[in-house]
Amino acid sequence: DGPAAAYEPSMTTLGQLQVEIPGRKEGDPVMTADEYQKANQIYFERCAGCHGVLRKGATGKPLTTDITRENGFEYLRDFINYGSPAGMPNWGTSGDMTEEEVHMMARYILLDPAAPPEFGMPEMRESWNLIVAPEDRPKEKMNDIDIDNLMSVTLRDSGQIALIDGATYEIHGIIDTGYAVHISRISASGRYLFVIGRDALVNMIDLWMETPATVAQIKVGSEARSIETSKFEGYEDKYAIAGSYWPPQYVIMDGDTLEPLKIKSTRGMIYDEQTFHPEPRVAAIVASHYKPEFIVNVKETGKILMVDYSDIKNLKVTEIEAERFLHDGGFDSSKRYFLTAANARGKVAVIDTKESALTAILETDGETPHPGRGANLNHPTFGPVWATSHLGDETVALIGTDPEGHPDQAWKVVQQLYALGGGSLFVKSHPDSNHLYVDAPLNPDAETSGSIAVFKVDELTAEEPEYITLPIVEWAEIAEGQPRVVQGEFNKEGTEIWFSVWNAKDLESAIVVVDDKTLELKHVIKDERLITPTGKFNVYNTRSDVY
Ligand code: DHE
Repeated sequence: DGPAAAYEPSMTTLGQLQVEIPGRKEGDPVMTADEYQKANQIYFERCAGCHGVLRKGATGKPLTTDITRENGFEYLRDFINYGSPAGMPNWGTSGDMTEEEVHMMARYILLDPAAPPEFGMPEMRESWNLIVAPEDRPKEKMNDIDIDNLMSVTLRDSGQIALIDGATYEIHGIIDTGYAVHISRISASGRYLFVIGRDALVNMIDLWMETPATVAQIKVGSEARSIETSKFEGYEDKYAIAGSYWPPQYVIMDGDTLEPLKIKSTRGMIYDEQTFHPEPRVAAIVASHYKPEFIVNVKETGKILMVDYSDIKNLKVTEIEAERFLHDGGFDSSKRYFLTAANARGKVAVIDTKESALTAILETDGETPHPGRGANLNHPTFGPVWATSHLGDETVALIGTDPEGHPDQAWKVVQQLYALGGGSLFVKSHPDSNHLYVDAPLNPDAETSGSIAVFKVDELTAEEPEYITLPIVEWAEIAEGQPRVVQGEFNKEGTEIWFSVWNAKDLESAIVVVDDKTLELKHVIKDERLITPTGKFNVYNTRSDVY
């Protein structure tokens, strides 16, 4: 009556949905149903983002059983435990997973993945909760918060966001959200804040209320990462759109209520091979400033969809062939061009949002570009450039973005910088700043993942520009754990940049504020409610695409 006997196919959960455990095959490792359920939950929370629900791979390598069984249990266990410099986190040695969990996950990925169910209009409508109807909301702003300088901060492991004042550092409120909120986006007017959890729960928060609170909620699937709102003139605050990883689809919703209006599946053919992909996940979504269009990045099929929201009953979608494994990206400083990283292909695709067409695809000369929204700099030699760092190495690519003023440099890597090390996720600058900030949160070395590299823009003329290291974790005076420093975000004025000091859930975390002119420590925000802070989104910079 050992564990093998205890393993029986039964129902488990993926996010909050019931899925069936696939049957055990000859030679499969032994897992109890309870272990499978736990492992499935951990896989959903920690692994599916990179490797996919069906484990077909994207940012992370494919983990289908033909591959995992070839690698074998010990290899997998060690890989999960120690991570790799190419971006796989060191789940065991960082303390994020216990030894038993590492062991369990290695056995779990030797088994076939569980396929979760679909999520269509009946499920969405069922989950939709209009908490405060538009007519019952305030007619004017009811608080004295400087909304444009508010920071929405993801509290990853507590399933919340914190609203922190960009000037006084006061926490105006903590709001319950979905699991591990991924990003915050703001309506064009600046009134509504939208956040989306990894469990695909969307919260719409009214910042005009005396105490900002959620006025509508909806679940758009079982796994998601992206949300955006309509920004084109005449459509301000009219629509919201959310993209999901599972099921692979996006949904357009009413911008006042989150009522789901139109769901579009992204399943279909890979752009080049034209073979079917069952799980083309929706990655970054941005709203065009030139047209009533959402720009939807579909990861596995390598397509960028220009979704025209001017008539959603007769939806027009322009499908642009780009490159596989599209992940994240942002606008150039003119906001006409959108640059998006096809990370596992080492490329960046450039879309002209005025023409709804592909402008260029270029190699970034580094391993696995990961820009976040990127950073726009005015380079002393090459004019306007957009920067991305890399997950897999220490390089930062500066790409020319000025086809009129600097045609020879446009859409080419004009300079490569060398920052702290591999494991970088985000770069940041501001139109008024002379600095480019580069993090390295996934670097296995604690000192590296606890620091930020800063390049001076006016010194980029040097052959090999040097960086200054900011010891952010040291400044935060956090003794316990191996906190990672992640994602810089500027205040509205562009005078201060905030970094998250992201520690384990049960340990102290912090936000470190740096003076952009002097690069000196300005302030450390600590509060017992700040559990695992990661992404930070300044209302003004986010709604206006300033980065
Ligand atoms: Fe992110 C942006 C997906 C892991 C923090 N992340 C994005 C976007 C996508 C994405 C598609 C772009 C959204 C957009 O612009 O519409 N992220 C994924 C994953 O699939 C991945 C690799 C694995 C996972 O399991 O989710 C992943 N991301 C992380 C983290 O572990 C991070 C560091 C911490 C956290 O909070 O979970 C993290 N991702 C962020 C942040 C942004 C982001 C802060 C927004 C950056 C910005 O400046 O816009």
